[in-house]
Amino acid sequence: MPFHDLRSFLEALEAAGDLVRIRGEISPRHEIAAYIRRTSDTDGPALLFEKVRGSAIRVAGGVFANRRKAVLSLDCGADEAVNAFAKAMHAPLTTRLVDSGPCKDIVLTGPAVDLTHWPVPTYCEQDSGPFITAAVALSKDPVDGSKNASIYRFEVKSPRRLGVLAQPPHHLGIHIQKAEQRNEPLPVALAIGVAPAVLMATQWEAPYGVDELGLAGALLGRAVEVVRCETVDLEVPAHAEIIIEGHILPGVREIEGPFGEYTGYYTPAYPKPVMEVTALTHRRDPIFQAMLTGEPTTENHVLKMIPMEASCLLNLRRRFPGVTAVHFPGAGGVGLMSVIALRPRAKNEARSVLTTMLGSHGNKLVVVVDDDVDIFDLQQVMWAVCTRCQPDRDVIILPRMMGWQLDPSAPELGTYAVMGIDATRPFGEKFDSVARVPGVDKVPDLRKRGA
Ligand SMILES: Cc1cc2nc3c(=O)[nH]c(=O)nc-3n(C[C@H](O)[C@H](O)[C@H](O)COP(=O)(O)O)c2cc1C
Ligand SMILES: [Mn+2]
Repeated sequence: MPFHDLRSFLEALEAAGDLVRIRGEISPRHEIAAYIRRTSDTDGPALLFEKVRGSAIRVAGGVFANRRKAVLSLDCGADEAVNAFAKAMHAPLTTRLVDSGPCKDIVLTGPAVDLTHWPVPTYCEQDSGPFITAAVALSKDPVDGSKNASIYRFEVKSPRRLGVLAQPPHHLGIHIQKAEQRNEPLPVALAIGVAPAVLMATQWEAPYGVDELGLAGALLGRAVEVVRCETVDLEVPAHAEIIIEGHILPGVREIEGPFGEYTGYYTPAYPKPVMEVTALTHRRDPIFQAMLTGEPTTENHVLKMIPMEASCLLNLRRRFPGVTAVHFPGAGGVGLMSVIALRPRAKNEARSVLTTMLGSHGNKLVVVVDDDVDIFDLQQVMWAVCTRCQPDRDVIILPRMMGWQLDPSAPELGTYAVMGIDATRPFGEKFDSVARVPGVDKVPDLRKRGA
């Protein structure tokens, strides 16, 4: 069974030798981030910081530092994770409202809330301050009441004031825009320290109006239990470690940023919406979750991989049943690049897959390979590019496409050229065989002593 809260997942990681407790005093300013950076770069363990300077609250970090942990959190094999996700997308389970839950152990309202006493990390060198990066923001469409759940960064500006980056077409951005058109504050609740399936479900590219918590329920095999908030008309996951309630104020903008983003570069400071906090509720002895963003690959990237691959696989398979797997590698920030494995059934099918992809997910680079190539190994992917592709014949470049906002090389915000590489063998033509050594799978693991 996948884990229904953060704590049970941390326990499982510890039991698997994949969590280390940091007992010495650690500063939330850059030091927590440095530890997470190190563990992300070395395929290391998740971290539990037990003594953070200036706060009595523990911090978990690097919980998704690599894909292995994301797969473990879904309690399935590495090969099954994308399919488990794809299956869940077809069978969402509506949330179940319960009277109370652990996130209500302690209830603080109004001036009793002071976020500057919480161990919120400052991550990269030029970041403008501490950022809450692992919060699931819950909100409703102010007109039709449909729900949304997704991760957005929130900068802590003062005890009860947060800055937020959320623009349309992202759904929280649409909610903010609609509330502003009515000159109303938008109620928002942030859930920090939630079940891994909830975090991952938020990264599904769900259509507007679909509650991502329903997908989380399908992944968990049971509906996510939610409780009513204290000061806003919203429901939040009952097993969250921490809930922050408040409103995004209509028409108010204050400088937020810079912040080191998932492309590996800073996004500049400019005026953004502001959330005024009205309440904070939490578990007894809560665990704050930190999440590093920045140069790939970080937990920000890892969290997005499986849901984005599942979304894309479902889309492609409708037209191209020969697509066997999709990967969004960290190298592309999990958005700017994809690799597709295809068992082609017709001449030029790979080119059709390429153009479909280039127009639909904001990818700047798409590579299609035959299904004998391991698309999770970029060395193999580049081997296929170097040996199966002729650039004058197999590369497609499309100028001026609609893309993601954050590509630092884009000539114009949200617009860039895109490139597709067909690295499949020419369909139906004779091609040299791959030179393989027989019996390699029968040799024991030579890294283990005494093998
Ligand atoms: C750790 C993390 C932080 C993120 N921060 C932001 C952010 O600050 N602003 C934003 O627009 N998207 C952010 N995203 C991406 C959104 O969560 C993602 O695009 C999501 O699918 C948007 O969902 P929605 O349109 O349903 O709200 C973040 C993703 C992750 C994994
Ligand atoms: Mn949504």
